[in-house]
Amino acid sequence: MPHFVDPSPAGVCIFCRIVQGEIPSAKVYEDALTIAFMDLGQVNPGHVLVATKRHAANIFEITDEESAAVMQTARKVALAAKIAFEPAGLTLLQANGVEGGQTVAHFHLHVVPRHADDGVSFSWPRK
Ligand code: DGP
Repeated sequence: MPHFVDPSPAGVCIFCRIVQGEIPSAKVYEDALTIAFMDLGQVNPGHVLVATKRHAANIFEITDEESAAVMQTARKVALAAKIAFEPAGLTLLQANGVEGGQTVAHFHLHVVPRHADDGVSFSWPRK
């Protein structure tokens, strides 16, 4: 398959179904362009995904406006996580394409609270 061809277009995409409310999620924030919800596989407590509402597979398919909106939402999530989880650090991670470690082909940014010696490993794709 050529690189960066979207294998799960809108309609069959799991994050589109979360945006539409068709499958449940622990949503922590949304606005016109973005949604933030808890990652199903929490690498640390408070691990949130910030996704575009519109289906876009990867960084090449988002608009400049969506790019800015995702980072603004990530900052809101980070500020909330700072209060709720009192992390010592925060890791932001964003994967594109299978070879880049992306497992859900709908643009999203991971926001992960970090603590000293938390044992979280960021080999990507995750083992
Ligand atoms: P990535 O591997 O970077 O594409 O991240 C995809 C993340 O999506 C992964 O950490 C697990 C998460 N995930 C997959 N399916 C679901 C789901 O149905 N609900 C939620 N909340 N997260 C999901």
